[in-house]
Amino acid sequence: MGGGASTAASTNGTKPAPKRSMFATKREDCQILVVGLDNSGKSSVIAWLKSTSGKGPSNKASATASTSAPLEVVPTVGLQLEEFSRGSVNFKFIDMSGQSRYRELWGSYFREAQGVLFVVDATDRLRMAVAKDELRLVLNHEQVAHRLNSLPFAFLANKMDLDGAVDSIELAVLLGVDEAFQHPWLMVSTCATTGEGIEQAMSWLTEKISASTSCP
Ligand code: G3D
Ligand code: MG
Repeated sequence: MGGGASTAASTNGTKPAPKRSMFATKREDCQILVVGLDNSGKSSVIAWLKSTSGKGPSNKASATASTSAPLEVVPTVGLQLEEFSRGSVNFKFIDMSGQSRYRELWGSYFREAQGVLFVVDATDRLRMAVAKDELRLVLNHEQVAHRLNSLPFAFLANKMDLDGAVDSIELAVLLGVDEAFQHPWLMVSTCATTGEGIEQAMSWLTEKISASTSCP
């Protein structure tokens, strides 16, 4: 059985979040990149978020119905865009393909991004090194490398429900994410089929983004 929900996080940026998030008063747009190897669970995470938009704790104060709908689907270039509201935020999720032939398309999406969800199949120990390489590529991207404090990363140790899943602490070690990691980060064990852990990751990411100067 995979480990229970667990969390590891950066120690930088520990100052308390402002009492009133900018998201609390005004509907805002927020662009999140969803990155990870094929089969890690990216589409499942987005599907869960979409299915729970308009519900759940973050939406209690909102009387607005979900505007859940695919914004644009571009399968031929390996990217999928989904836009829907959660609480007071209009999220645009960009499901990035890990396939190398699409990497030249990363530029504009990375430039506009306000946060990254990095999804890892926590049971796929054989491909952890590949996931680590993928992370390095993202971190070295010119649109990411200069945004060290303003682009938060939420790592999902996904498929925690399956036997052999590494927990979030072990995943941090395997990916080489530690105190030296220069973006705000959080590592959460998740199960995209039940949604466990995803709300926690999104709450953290939203809080970091709302406190960041990269917000529009
Ligand atoms: P991707 O978009 O990153 O390529 P998907 O990954 O979201 O398509 O997920 C790949 C497979 O993993 C899917 O199974 C999906 O149901 C499964 N999956 C995703 N997240 C979890 C999880 O947390 N737990 C379990 N048990 N399975 C998960 P299929 O069979 O459709 O290929
Ligand atoms: Mg997918």
